[in-house]
Amino acid sequence: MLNLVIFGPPGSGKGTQATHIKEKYGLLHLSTGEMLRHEIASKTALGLEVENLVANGQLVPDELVTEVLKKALAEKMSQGNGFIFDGFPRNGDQAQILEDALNSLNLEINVAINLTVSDPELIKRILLRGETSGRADDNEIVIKERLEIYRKNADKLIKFYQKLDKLYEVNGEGSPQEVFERITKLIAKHL
Ligand code: B4P
Repeated sequence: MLNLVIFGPPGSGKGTQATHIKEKYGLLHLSTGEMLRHEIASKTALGLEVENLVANGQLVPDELVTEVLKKALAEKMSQGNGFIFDGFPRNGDQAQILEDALNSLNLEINVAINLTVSDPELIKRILLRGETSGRADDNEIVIKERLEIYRKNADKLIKFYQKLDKLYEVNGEGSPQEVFERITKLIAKHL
């Protein structure tokens, strides 16, 4: 089993790369952002609770994200060659929650990918995505808020995987294909 975590600032291309990775390695793609947007669109109790937080770029409380993640883990556990976790963990506490949840299933993260992209490039990408996605959180004011929240939390996340000797930084600039090639070279060393 190959279990990967991909993290990085909003707009760094986590979702884009996770989709390619999932296809190439037959992994199950778990995106907490997508799960939350799905809950919001379906107007579930959880969706209604988190709607404003997501629209304003705030993080959703750990207990709620953990709830959607554990539900997905239990449902999909036996379906693929492993998991790619996209957008979770977002802070040190979530990293510990994920580690414990996986360990209880006798699983572990093999590689944690930290995608790095400069702020001006991130803002450009998200504004462009906003033109087509209709996402309520894809505008300049919210992007700056999300970037700030990301920076506040990233340090502990990076340290968590550094300590486990599983952290790999990947340059997220260049075409999606170029970034994907960097990631496949890295994964090849862990297969
Ligand atoms: P996410 O859905 O995770 O969204 P994201 O960080 O904005 O996007 P991502 O990095 O996946 O970028 P993408 O591939 O789309 O989170 C949304 C919200 O959900 C959060 O703000 C928070 O409120 C909540 N949430 C999610 N997880 C949570 C958690 N664990 N705890 C608490 N709250 C949580 O790429 C961006 C754009 O760039 C796309 O348009 C893409 O086409 C383009 N692009 C990608 N790669 C490119 C490249 N190499 N060159 C040029 N453009 C590129």
